[in-house]
Amino acid sequence: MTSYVKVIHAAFTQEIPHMSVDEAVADFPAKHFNTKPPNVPYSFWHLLEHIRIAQRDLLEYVQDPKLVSPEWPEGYWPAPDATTDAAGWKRTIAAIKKDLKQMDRMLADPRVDIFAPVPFANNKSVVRCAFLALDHNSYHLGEFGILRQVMELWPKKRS
Ligand code: NI
Repeated sequence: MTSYVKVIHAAFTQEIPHMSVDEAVADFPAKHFNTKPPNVPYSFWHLLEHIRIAQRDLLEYVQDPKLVSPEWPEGYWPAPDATTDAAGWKRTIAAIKKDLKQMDRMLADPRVDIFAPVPFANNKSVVRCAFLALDHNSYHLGEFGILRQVMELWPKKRS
């Protein structure tokens, strides 16, 4: 691995300054999956789905010339009244983690020039889309954590 690939790999796997997906959702109470915090138009699960949809879109954007991206912004969120259950909650989290791994693999793939402009992706590079996804994830996972705090949904023993 060349040095810049190592740096990028670390950003994807060590998540140094931020909460990981697993940390953000740890011990989240099932009865609040569909709760919308005060003055927030989306639920906790909507927020996770938004992360999943945006990340998936960015991943496909640089790989699939035939991709038709959803309408912005509605297509990047579940319907306002959509709800989930325990299985759906798990599915969303598993998909976020799976796509993150796929992105990491693509970044380390010696056959992919991660800095090259991708013509069908408006000349954006793989590395740019990957970091856009990481940045977007961090932003919303931070929001998720703060909303948990506001709603007192962290375990009492958490320091
Ligand atoms: Ni967003």
